[in-house]
Amino acid sequence: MEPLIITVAAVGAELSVEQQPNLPITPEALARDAAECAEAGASIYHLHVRDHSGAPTMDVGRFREALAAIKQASDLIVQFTTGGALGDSDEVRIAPLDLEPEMATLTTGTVNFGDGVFMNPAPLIERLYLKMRAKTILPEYEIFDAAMIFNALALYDEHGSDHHRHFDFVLGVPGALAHAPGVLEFLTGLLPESVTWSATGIGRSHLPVTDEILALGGHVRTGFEDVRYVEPGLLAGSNAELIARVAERARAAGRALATASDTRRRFGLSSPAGSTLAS
Ligand code: KMH
Ligand code: ZN
Repeated sequence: MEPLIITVAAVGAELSVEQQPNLPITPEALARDAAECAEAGASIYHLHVRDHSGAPTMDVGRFREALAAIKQASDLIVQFTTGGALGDSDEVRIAPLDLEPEMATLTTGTVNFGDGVFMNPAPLIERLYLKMRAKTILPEYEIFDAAMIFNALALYDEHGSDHHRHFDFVLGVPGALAHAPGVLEFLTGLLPESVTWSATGIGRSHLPVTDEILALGGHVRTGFEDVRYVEPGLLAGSNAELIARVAERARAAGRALATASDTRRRFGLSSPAGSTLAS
């Protein structure tokens, strides 16, 4: 099986600082977190940012500082969110792409999300996609429901695209696709041979989903955005701790870990411009 690509969803938009006091918020904390995550075996850093009060924001200045700090501290592939927080306008979700991260998420459909709705109408999906491609940002198709797979495949075909396609399945958001026996097989069975895929289970489904991914040959996402507790009542201490837990299970399953360079090669990304670290 392929070396395991671990994505760390390090911050998210839903968790408050009160709920998770270890959330990396400042550029310094993000730099520290990224270095630890790289050391623990991650290769992609899925990035949301927070303002000075810890509230989620899509402020371009905060993304700029965060991107610089993470790149200075690690060679991780930085993947911006374009989902932001529920209710963010199209304009604020699109704006950070001007900073040209290597990757960004693209959710290809609208879905219930807890008590709210994560809005992704077709014109917005297309705008995000075209902006990413104009700036050679690689989209990660962020899939919360099965119809989104078909939308992503159609989008790629309609634009005659030829970039690598990576899908990420997020299972267990209340109101969206849950984890249940056969769900991952069904979803991955809809994908063409040439793509790669990862998945994550939110909350309690995280470890069962992780073990299923390892057996099926997919890749794993973990991090504070997806996991609050490492055991009942015990908060996760750091993103690196969550990655180490996945790495241990990967070793037991006979999967080597991909480095960021391996992942760039696999995804057809070139080496990061201005990288200060050997990769
Ligand atoms: N915060 C969610 C509403 C993404 O990062 O692209 C959307 C989200 C997806 O987290
Ligand atoms: Zn996210």
